[in-house]
Amino acid sequence: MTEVVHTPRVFSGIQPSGGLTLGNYLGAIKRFVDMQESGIETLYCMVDLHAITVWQDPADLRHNTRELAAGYIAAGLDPAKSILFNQSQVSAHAELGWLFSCIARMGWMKRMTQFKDKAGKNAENASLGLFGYPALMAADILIYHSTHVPVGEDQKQHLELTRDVAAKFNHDFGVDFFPMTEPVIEGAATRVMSLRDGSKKMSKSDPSDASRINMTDDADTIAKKIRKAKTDPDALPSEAEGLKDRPEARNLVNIFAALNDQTVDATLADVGGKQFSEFKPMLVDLAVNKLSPISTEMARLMNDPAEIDRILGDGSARARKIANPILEKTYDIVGMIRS
Ligand code: AQP
Repeated sequence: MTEVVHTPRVFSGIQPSGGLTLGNYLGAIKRFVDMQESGIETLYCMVDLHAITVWQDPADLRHNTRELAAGYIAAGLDPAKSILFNQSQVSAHAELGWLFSCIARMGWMKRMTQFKDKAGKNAENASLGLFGYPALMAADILIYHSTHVPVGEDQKQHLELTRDVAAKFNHDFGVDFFPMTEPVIEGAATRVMSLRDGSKKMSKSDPSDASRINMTDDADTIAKKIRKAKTDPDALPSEAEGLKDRPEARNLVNIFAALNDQTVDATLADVGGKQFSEFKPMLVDLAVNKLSPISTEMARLMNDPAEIDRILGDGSARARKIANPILEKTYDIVGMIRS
């Protein structure tokens, strides 16, 4: 069988399950913008079907979807350059998600650490959708034959499962149809940790607001949260090796480096030897400088929800043009009559 060469195409998404965090920004959106600027075709989604795998109040979901779209645009995604849309407006995602639920195996899903983390001790009471989440995620990616997916470190396992789904589909039906998608996990902050606990991921659904920086936080709130961030009593080291057993210190240095578009080594060459009493105000200034223009622009865009809805409608129509022929071909491969 000759191997099909797929044209480079980037897809990624974020759940509108709450306000955007600095983790979403550094781990995902900042990379989305880089890839948009590289000239590759880019599609970025608000994965609302994923968000409802845990309870979402309908009014909050609507607000969070628009706010996420505003965050994408305020951070530098341009609806004229990237296709921006919400998942539920492109029904091919859900349809391919079902086909992939019949390809993926229960054992694969049971190994997913994110399900274990999110379902916690009460797994019996988790929704079936939360368990099958990675099959829909594989569909999100493969419905566009995407070749590259920028994500944070926590999504690596789901990306591996996406490749497993593509490989099993291709093998079962004797085709070379779905590509082996590459995860793009880059930058100094691929896993931003909670400001209160260096062993926990910064997350929009963490009950403690002090654990995260929200993209809508004002300068005073950002300053207060960074000042209160957990640290240790030692000065900063001059080399990354010195951060090995210091999760909270490492987290703040990673955030600084990522916001400043430099490596951790370059950051430590500047700030090594400083106490946190000196480093934290530097981080506050940098974070406020980088994030304030984004939050101001988000607020401005949120004043015109009809324009956001228009952008999502337009993006969805463009996304459907790519997705629908791939879905039709998939149905044909599987043996469905489409008359
Ligand atoms: N702390 C993080 N550091 C780096 N990247 C992160 N991402 C999320 N948190 C961090 C990346 O953001 C993208 C979108 O994530 P998501 O919203 O789809 O789901 P999530 O990973 O479950 O994010 P949250 O904030 O923890 O949401 P909730 O609380 O609703 O579960 C992904 O690329 C992810 O890697």
